[in-house]
Parts: sequence; structure tokens; C-alpha cells
Amino acid sequence: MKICVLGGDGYCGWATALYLSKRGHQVAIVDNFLRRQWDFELGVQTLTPIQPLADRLRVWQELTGEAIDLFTGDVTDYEFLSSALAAFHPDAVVHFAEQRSAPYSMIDRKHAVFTQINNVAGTLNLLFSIKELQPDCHLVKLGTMGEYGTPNIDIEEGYIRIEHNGRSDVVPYPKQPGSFYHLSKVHDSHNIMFACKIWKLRATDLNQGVVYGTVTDETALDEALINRFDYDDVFGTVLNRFCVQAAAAHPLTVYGRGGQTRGFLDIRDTVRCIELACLNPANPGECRVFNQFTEQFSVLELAQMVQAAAGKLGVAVKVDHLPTPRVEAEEHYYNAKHSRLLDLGLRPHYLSDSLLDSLMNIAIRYQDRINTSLFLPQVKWQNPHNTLGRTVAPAAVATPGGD
Ligand code: NAD
Ligand code: USQ
Repeated sequence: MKICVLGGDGYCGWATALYLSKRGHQVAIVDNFLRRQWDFELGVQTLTPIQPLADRLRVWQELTGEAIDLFTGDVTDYEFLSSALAAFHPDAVVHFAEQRSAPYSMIDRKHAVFTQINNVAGTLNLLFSIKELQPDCHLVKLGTMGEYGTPNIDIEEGYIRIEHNGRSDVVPYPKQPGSFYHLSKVHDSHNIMFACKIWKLRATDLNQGVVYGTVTDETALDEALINRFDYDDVFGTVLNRFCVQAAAAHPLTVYGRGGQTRGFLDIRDTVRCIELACLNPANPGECRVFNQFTEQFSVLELAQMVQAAAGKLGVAVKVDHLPTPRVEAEEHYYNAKHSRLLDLGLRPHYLSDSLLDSLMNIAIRYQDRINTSLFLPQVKWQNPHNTLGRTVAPAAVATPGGD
């Protein structure tokens, strides 16, 4: 297939682009390197030393003989995006190109506005581009499990049948997101659903859980292909953070009581899920939703697993309970369905099998790059005027339609 990966320089996008290329698909990447700018803005860097995208692509081609096309630009720029799609003419577009950090979206008004404009306008432009240029192209859009929040009932895959006053209907599952970032994904979902209805587009909204790990078969081929591994308090996700904290023998930063339960998946399953969605497209007019995760854990359970894994490597770490900087339930019911990707053939990698290899060993290998000042959370949900002590270049934030 011809598959265009929007956000292909990022964490999930880079691993996906290489995986799809290796599997024989013709791949193009679209990215504007905003993610690298946010590192400069926040004064942080990935644990792993990632190379410029042009170098990554050159090495990939030298090693495999496969070329990946590159379109450098901003998906909120309709002229750019539509010209890239017209030039590449994809069968499927995989859309990762959004601002994906909840804490980043909660820094202050400017970052909240930026996040929602970047994400919602980018997706809206993509819907219009597909409709205008290639209405048969399948949109594979990365949503998030966080769109649902933590309701006191089972979470279905996108839709729920309800009975009300003696009548019954299937309706979109209620959304109770917990940050301006997660809200941007809800707005995207509504726009995608509406576009499928009115223009008969085909779309798969992948409500992905928290991704962990960094190594895939493809990124392991050469040091120049290494993927990013974020562990700072703004972009680092919980399990990646705990492993780096353990490698530095720093107490693990559980927020609150640690009963916050989420769906998780290995990055090697992310890339496979994307391919499965592409190979089995939605029908015209269909907006289907898959919950993309393989296991669910509470934050405290994860901390205890990392503590045990570190212990086996001879590193003793404590588990700290910090006041949560977020507004979130610290204990709650959580049971989310996730059978649709399994039905398509996903064979999951489980955390208990991969934790030591894929995570702790990487964290230990690059431990001389760890900056322990990035471990404690600084962005507080209830403070709409957060200032990050380490912010070095606020002007680096692009604000399309903002300030
Ligand atoms: P990332 O920040 O590492 O990558 C996103 C990429 O998109 C970056 O390379 C960035 O430069 C690019 N980008 C952002 N805005 C752009 C724009 N306007 N124009 C062009 N390029 C732009 O994020 P990630 O962790 O790879 O996440 C990818 C997607 O998956 C996001 O939509 C995220 O919401 C979703 N997701 C991620 C996780 C996770 O745990 N990482 C979990 C669930 C869902
Ligand atoms: N947490 C801790 N300690 C930490 C960091 C986080 O206890 O040091 C807690 C948080 O309070 C939260 C949970 O761990 O309850 C998950 O936080 P996270 O930062 O790992 O994940 P989140 O903010 O939800 O966002 C990440 C990705 C986002 C994606 C989402 C999937 O950054 O792009 O959409 O995971 S989901 O959580 O399913 O919505």
C-alpha cells in the first residue's frame, strides 16, 4: 500500500514508518519538526540521541534499499498538506501529527490554545484534503483512551447501546477527558465522525493507550535509527519515566495514591496495530473506533513492577507518592474493551516479558544522559499560569491563530 505517515519524525510515527517500509509498503513522512522545537522550548532532550530526520532516512535507505519520501511542512497549512497528498496519492494516511502531551496543554492559556488549534485544525485540514483529492483514501487517526476518562461503567470501543425512556439506540460513548490535550482528541473524533457521515469518507479512530518502550526490530538495525525516549515531566509518559528514574536510583514519582488505571501497549504493538488498521480499511461512510492497548495497570502496580525489575539488576529504588499535579481520580473502576484489533490478528507483547529488555536496559545504557531535574512534576492543572523554571525559549512556541 501507499501509506502517508503524518508526524513520522515522532515517537510512534518514526517506528511506524520504518515498520511499514520494511513490510513492503511505500511510505511517505510528513512532519514539521515541532516536536524537536518543544524540546528546545522546555530545555529537555530525549534520553536517546536521535539523529536529524534526513540522516535517519539516508541510513534506512542504505541499510534496506527502501526509500521513504519526506514532505516537510505543517499540517495546519492546507496548501502544503493538500499538495503533499496530491503528490504522494496515498491509499491510507496515518495521522500522528499532533501536540500529544497533557501537561504541555495545561501550562497556560497559550499552550492550551496552541494545542487545540494545532490538533483540531490539522485534522480538519486533513479531512478536507482527503475529500477534495482522494475521497477513497482511508484515514487512520490516532485518538486516545483518555477521551473516555474513567467512568464507573465498562468502556466500549467507541459506541454504546443505551436504553432511554423505553427506546434504544447506539450512540458515541460518552467522553470525559482530563486535559485540554485529551479534549482536542474528542473534538477531532467528532469532526471525523461528521465528515464520514456527510462525505462518505472512511476512517479508523484508534483510541490508543499509553505507549512504552523504544526498541523495534527496525530501529535496532543501526544506532542512527534509534527512536526518541522521553522521560521529562511534560512529555515523558509514566512507565518510560519510572524506568529512567529507576536507572538513576531516584524514587519513582507516583502521583497521589497511584490507583489511576490506564491501558498500556508496547511500541512494537503500536506499529502492528497501525498496519492491521491499514490492511483492513473501514468502509466508505464508516467511522469505526478501536481501543488500541493490550493490558491495563494502575500507576502503583507499574511502579512496583519497575521496582522489582530494578532490584533484579541490583538497583534499589523507593516508590514515592507525590501530590498529584493533575485533577484526576486516584482510585476508580476501570474496565475497557479492546478486542477489535485482537480479532484482526494482533499478537500482543506483554509487559512482563519485555520490561527488562526493552526499557530498563535502554535506560541504563544511556544513564549518563539522564537529567534528574526533569523528574518532579511542575505543571499543575489548577494553576492556569504555570511557569516552568527551566523554560529557555518561550518564543519557540508556534501559535497558529494564537498570540
Ligand atoms: P510525538 O510528539 O513524539 O510525535 C508527533 C510528531 O508530529 C512530531 O514529530 C511532531 O513534530 C509532529 N507534528 C506535530 N504537530 C505537527 C504539525 N502541525 N504539522 C506537522 N507535524 C506535526 O508524539 P507520539 O508520542 O509519537 O504520538 C503520536 C500520536 O499518537 C499523537 O497524536 C498522540 O496523541 C497519539 N498517542 C500517543 C501516545 C503515547 O503514549 N505516545 C498514546 C496514545 C496516543
Ligand atoms: N503519572 C504518575 N507519575 C508520573 C507521570 C504520570 O503517577 O511520573 C500518572 C498520571 O497522573 C496519570 C498517568 O500516570 O494518571 C498517565 O500519565 P502519562 O503522562 O503517562 O499519560 P497521559 O498524560 O495520559 O498521556 C499519554 C500520552 C498521550 C496519550 C495518553 C494515552 O502523552 O499522548 O494520549 O498517554 S491515555 O492515557 O490512554 O489517554
